[in-house]
Amino acid sequence: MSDLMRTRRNFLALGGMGMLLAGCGRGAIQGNIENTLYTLSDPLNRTFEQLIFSPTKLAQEFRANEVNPKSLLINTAEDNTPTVNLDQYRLTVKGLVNNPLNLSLRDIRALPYKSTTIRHICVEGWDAITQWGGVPLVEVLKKAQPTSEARYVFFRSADGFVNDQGQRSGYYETWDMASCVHPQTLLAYEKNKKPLPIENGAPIRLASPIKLGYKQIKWVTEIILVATIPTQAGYWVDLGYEWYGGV
Ligand SMILES: Nc1nc2c(c(=O)[nH]1)N[C@H]1C(S)=C(S)[C@@H](COP(=O)(O)O)O[C@H]1N2
Ligand SMILES: [Mo]
Repeated sequence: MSDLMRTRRNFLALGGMGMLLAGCGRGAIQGNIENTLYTLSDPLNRTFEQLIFSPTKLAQEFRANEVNPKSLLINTAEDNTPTVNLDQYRLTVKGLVNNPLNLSLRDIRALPYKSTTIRHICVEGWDAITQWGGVPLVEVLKKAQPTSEARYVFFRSADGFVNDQGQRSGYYETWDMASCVHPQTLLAYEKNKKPLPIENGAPIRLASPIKLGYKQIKWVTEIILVATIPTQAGYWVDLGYEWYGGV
C-alpha cells in the first residue's frame, strides 16, 4: 500500500470523518455511514422500484480524443490476476431477487449496450479518462427483479490471494442500490473500444464515474442482493477505506 493510502486511512481512523467531509463540502451521505445510514431517507433507504423511476444527475463524460490509454494503471491487490475460462464463465445474480440469473458472456452481450467515456479516479493519486462499453448494471438488475427488501449489492470477483493469516481471500465489494441503478454504472466488457483486457478485469468489471477506483471491481463472477451491508463490506473498505467511496 502506498504512503498516500496509509495517510488517508490514518486520517479517517482519527475520527475526523465529519470534519473531513465538511471540509470537502460533501453531503452527509459520504459521512460516517454506519451512524447515518438508517436515519437517511434519501437515497440509501430506497428500493430498486423507487430508484429506477427517480431522476439521476449524470456525471461528466469526455470526448474520444480526451482518452489517454496509458493513464489507466493496472491496480490489482497482491498483483494476482486470475485465469478465467471464457467458455465456462458465468455471472450469477442471486440473493434478494425474484428471478436469479446465470448468464454466459453471450447472454450479457445480448443485453442493451452502452458506452461511457469517464474519469477513473484511484485514491493512490492517479486518474484516467477511459472509454468503457458494456451493459448498464440496472438492466441486469431489472432482469433479476430485486425484492422490496434488497438495499445493497454485493459483488464477488475471481481474483484470490492468501492473507497474512494464511487464509485465502478474494476481492469483493458492496454498493448501495442507488449507485447500482445509476445509468452510467456499467458491467463493462470493452475498454477504449477494444475487448476488455484480462488485467483490467475481463470478462466483466464494474465501471462507473460516481465511485472511486477501489469500488470498480474487476473479474465479477457473483452479484448478490442483500438487505444490509455485510460485515465483510469490501476488500479495501475492511482495511479502513470509506464504504461509500463516492467521487
Ligand atoms: N477484483 C479486483 N477489482 C479491483 C481491484 C483488485 O485488486 N481486484 N483493484 C481496484 C482498484 S484499487 C482500482 S484503482 C481499479 C483499477 O482498475 P485497472 O487495474 O483496470 O486500472 O480496479 C479496482 N478493482
Ligand atoms: Mo485504486
